[in-house]
Amino acid sequence: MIDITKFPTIRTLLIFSLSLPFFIFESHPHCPIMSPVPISQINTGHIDDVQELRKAKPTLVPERFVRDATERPTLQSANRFPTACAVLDHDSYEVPIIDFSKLMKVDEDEGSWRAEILKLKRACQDWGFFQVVNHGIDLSLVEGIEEVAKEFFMLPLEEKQRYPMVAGTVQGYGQAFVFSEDQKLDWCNMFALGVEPQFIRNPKLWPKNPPKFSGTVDDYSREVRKLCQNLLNSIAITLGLKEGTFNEMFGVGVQAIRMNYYPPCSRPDLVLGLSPHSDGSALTVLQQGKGSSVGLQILKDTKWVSVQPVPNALVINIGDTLEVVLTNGKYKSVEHRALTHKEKDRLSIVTFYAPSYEVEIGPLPEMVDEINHPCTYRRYNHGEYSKHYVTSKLQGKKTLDFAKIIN
Ligand SMILES: O=C(O)CCC(=O)C(=O)O
Repeated sequence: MIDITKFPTIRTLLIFSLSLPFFIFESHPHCPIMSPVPISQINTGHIDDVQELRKAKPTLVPERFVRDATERPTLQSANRFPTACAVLDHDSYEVPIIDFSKLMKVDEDEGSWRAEILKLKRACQDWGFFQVVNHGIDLSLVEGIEEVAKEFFMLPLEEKQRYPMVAGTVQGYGQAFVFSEDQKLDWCNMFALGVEPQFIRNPKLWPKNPPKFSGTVDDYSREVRKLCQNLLNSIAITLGLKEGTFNEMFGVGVQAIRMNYYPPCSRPDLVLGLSPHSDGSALTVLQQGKGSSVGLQILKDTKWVSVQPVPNALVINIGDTLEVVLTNGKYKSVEHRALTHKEKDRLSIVTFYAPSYEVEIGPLPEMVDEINHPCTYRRYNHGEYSKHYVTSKLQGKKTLDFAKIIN
């Protein structure tokens, strides 16, 4: 295994991705797959800042944001009902709710632990998404991160632009995953940071304002990291694996945070807040802002289903790495997207947790049997997938073709 911290050239960060916390590093003889993206060749054209656009011309939706008819959302949901109200013809679909505190109490109450593990297994198998309640993260931190995120997005544009997301990169303030002039844009402003391990941080992008921003991100991320590691232990158990399987394999996991702010949009029927995608992470933890519009939708049985916010719950989804690759497709990495709202804004705070870059991954032998579950994914280096992910636009589950074995 390469200890990446020992190679200063590898450490030089060029790009950081956040639907999966990936970086692309300078080319290095020990790590040839991590060659740099030719940023100079990326021509994104002009990208409007959607908050500024909304302020200046509240009813204008520039053509670049208008989706093709096939991509437009069917709006019967949050936009008809201004508060959290369910949706579409899939009203009855509800993302499973897992009580995390029960997962942590195997010794005290084995019966309810077993029942919760079973629920978790079904959630991973049938949904790829679930909400966790009683997750153990202090309410003051959950509220605190929302507060600093909102304060940041409300700063004047010039202040936010001191931390620019350079074209082709996904760290800083701006819009990620834009690679060409004619690519449609999302109705969203993003601010993203690499958090762990320390060497992936770009200190120039950590804002001084609001003053509590950096400390809150650190405190929150530490707690979310523990949550991810504990959930990975429980998920390993649901697969009949040793509890520590994933955490041992992942090494020092890579963690990133992305804050998404979606201002209201006069034509939510024409735009998307965030394009459909699956996450390249192992696990993603998503906090829906209190009072935000209902905007997260997941693709369930070919229909888009809204995730109704549950007070103080966190939304968890399994990313490509865990569900599709390590479990050989048994658990699903599910496509999701975000919608906008005519009158209300939306804030989401998303943490991506993934294996260390140098780890080689592929379906676990326990998940493969030649007759019923032949191996459908190849082995690859996680850093290699990172590079692939960050150099692709968000496009459903397309990035996973990278790992598929085509017969
Ligand atoms: O805002 C949301 O709920 C969706 C966020 C998301 O999917 C992402 O940041 O990858």
